[in-house]
Amino acid sequence: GGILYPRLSKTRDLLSLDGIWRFSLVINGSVDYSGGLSNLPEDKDLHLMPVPSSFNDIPTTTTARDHYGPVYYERIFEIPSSWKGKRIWLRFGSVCYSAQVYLNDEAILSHEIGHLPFQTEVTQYIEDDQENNMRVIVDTTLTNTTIPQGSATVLPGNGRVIQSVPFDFFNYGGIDRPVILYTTPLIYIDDITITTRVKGTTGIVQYTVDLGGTKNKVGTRVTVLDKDKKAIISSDSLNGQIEITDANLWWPFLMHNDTGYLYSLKVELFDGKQLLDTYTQSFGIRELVWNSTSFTINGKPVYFRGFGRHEDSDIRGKGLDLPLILRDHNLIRWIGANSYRTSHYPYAEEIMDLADSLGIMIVDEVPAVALSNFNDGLLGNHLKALTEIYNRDKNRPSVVIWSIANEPSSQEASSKDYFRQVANHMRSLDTTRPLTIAHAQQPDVDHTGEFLDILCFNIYTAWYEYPGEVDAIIPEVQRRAKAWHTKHNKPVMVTEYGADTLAGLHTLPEFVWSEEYQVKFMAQYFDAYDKLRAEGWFIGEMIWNFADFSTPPKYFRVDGNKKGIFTRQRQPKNSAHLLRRRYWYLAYLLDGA
Ligand code: E9O
Repeated sequence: GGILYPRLSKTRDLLSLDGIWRFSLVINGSVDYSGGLSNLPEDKDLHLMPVPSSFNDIPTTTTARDHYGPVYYERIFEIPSSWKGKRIWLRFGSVCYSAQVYLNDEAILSHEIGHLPFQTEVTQYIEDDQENNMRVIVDTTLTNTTIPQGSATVLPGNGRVIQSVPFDFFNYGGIDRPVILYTTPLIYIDDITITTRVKGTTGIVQYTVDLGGTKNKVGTRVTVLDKDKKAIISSDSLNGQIEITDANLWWPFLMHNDTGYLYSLKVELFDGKQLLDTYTQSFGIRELVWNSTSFTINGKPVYFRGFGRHEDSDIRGKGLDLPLILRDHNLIRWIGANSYRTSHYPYAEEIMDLADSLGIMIVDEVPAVALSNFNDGLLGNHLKALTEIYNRDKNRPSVVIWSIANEPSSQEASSKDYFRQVANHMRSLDTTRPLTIAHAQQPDVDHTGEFLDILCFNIYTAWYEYPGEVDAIIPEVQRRAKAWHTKHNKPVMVTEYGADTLAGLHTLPEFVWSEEYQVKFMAQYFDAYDKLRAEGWFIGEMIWNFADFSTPPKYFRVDGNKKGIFTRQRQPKNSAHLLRRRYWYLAYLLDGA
């Protein structure tokens, strides 16, 4: 089935289950699920947890923060009596890493892989005239076959087992995105797929609507609405092609005076004159074309000026927080960026909605970060992650590149066959967007470049390599980019470069970790990028990272990864002002902004 975002409409009702849930860590099987959480003994911390949020930074103990394995959530709810006779659905925006959901003691739903939505129909399990009890067992354990991977380490002494991860962001867990109950009629709109092309000033909109439920004959109407919700054109067919003359195209931020233009497709099902179901899906009209030297949108070459980011903030961890995501997008506009990569996992749908409507181009990444030990179980989960990110994001104009992995061990011979299958799978779902991997390996030892359309690489000259030696930057960045382009004859972009910087630390002359060093370091990279741009196949730069973020304990990390241009509290370092000058200058130079 489809995974449309739940929306209120004339035919659909919606109830948020966000709020404060009962919560407990499960240590050595200490919680008896059958009895629920109402009788737990008093603890240091409240047996309460906000949803959505990561659980780790809410309590006061290291036991809770560093807990891995199962945790237990529970809440009680009633449904309105007006819901009788309708289908009722339960949808989770994301649970990290896996979830087993029980409704009134029945196991109704399970899902693995974080950062992706999942749902099921619950009509038959819901009590309409008494309280319903929902329990979710969330498990944060990562293994050799999960996406991403993790492993267990046994500590000396008490034999306590800790989770090790091959990536440097904190492995937050919990019900970290909204939980929604919603209704549909018995026959309902299950999925909508929209692709667009551009011919001159005409937008060509290809669409398919899938219905669910009883297959009785229904009347159908599909209408394209403009930004002001004015109907432009309609059809009575559930799949087909609509041409829009003088279309308002979807353009990235600063490439046009009206960027992020969104149309919507309103689908209606009728029984005679009676409206059975309606759902409205937004989309943008744009066409992506790429070749060996460029990536174009509506025929115009694009230069990406962006970020790698994280969903990460104080207290809530990776939990969706509306004030935070609006602040972030205001900062993105302030700095003049036109893009970011959802490093290293799909971001919340509410974030993606902002990108769609603001004209921010997204390199949409699956949670396949730092993969190695390629095996069949891993491949199965990886393909599942790709299918799910595609189903969730296929209609988003902001998504312009699929990133099928970050920094895999692509020097391992076994990565070749593995990524051939991964890339083939993604192409079987979508041929309208190019594929990439953000590479850490050198091009000469990599086995995956041939399966990709755009070559992205992460480079840390004068940080991890030759720390402090900013003179090494220009030659190294040029050498690496040229080596990628020469090997595969494809467009090249830098998806990470950055230096850890402690906000407020000043040294003259510049020294690693100071604000002066970050600024000096960036200026060298900018020169390298300008030289590469002149080659004609270098298509973008994304700095690592938008903001400081939390990491696992490491001797080289003080209070997290500090490569942010903004602090974790979203205030600028000196480097943010420099980057702002660069990005607005590029917009002026290349987009005519
Ligand atoms: C992935 C990202 O999640 N890339 C890392 C970032 C970092 O700041 C991390 O936050 O550590 C860098 C990868 C470093 C590879 C460089 C190899 C250098 C060899 C000496």
